[in-house]
Amino acid sequence: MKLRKTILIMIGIFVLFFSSISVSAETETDPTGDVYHWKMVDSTWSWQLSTVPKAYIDITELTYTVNGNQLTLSMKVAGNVQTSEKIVYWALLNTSDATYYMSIMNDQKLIMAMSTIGGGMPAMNTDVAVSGDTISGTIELVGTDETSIELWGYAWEYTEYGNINQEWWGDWIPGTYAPFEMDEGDGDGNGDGETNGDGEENGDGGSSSNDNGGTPGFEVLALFVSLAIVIFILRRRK
Ligand SMILES: [Ca+2]
Repeated sequence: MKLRKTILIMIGIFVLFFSSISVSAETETDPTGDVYHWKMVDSTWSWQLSTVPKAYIDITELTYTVNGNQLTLSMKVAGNVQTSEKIVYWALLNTSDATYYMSIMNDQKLIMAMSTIGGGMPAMNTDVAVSGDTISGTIELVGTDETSIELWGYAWEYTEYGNINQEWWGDWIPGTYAPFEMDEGDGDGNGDGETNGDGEENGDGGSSSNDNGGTPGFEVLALFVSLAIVIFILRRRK
C-alpha cells in the first residue's frame, strides 16, 4: 500500500512538472540610455551614443510567453511607443522548430509564425497592440520544441525610411545584436548586470532573467522542486 501511495505521489509531481512547462516564458532586459546614433563626426560616419534620449525607441524588455497554443511576443520601451513611417520595431523568436516575428514598420503591424521543419506557408496576422510603452502580439503556436531559444529585437528611427546612408538611431536587445561594439564604459550597467533589476524604470515587469537568455528559470526551479520531493519520499520509504 505504501509503495502504491508513493508511486501515485510521484506521478502527481511529474504531471505538475510537465504541465508547468506548457506555459513557458523568457524575458530579456536591456538598459535605458543606450540608443545609438549613426552620425557624421569629423567627416566620418560612425556609431555614437545618442545625445538625445529617444525613449520611444529605447528598449527595456523583450518577452515571449506561451499559454496553451498561443504565443505572445511583447516589447517594452522606456517612453511611449510611437508609430510613424520613420520608426521600426522588430522582435524575433527562434525556437528549435519555428520562427516567430513581430514588427511595426511604416505603421504596419504584423506578427508571423512559421515552422522551420515542416515547411508550409507562414501564418500571419495584424493582432499587434500598442499600449503606452508596450507592443504585444499574439499568434498560434506552430512548433512545440523550445529546447533552443533565440530571442532578440530592435527599434530604429530613420531620417528617411530605409535609408542607412543618412543619420539614423537604433537600440538592440540584447546589445550583442548591435552591428557595432557598444561602449560599455559609460556606466549604463551594460555588461556587469549589477544595475539590472533595481535600475530599471518599470518595476512592474518583475521577472528579469539572464541577459544572455538560456533556460527559463522557473522551469529549472520546477524540476529541482520535483526532484527534491521525489528524493524526500524515497528517503522516507527506507
Ligand atoms: Ca535600451
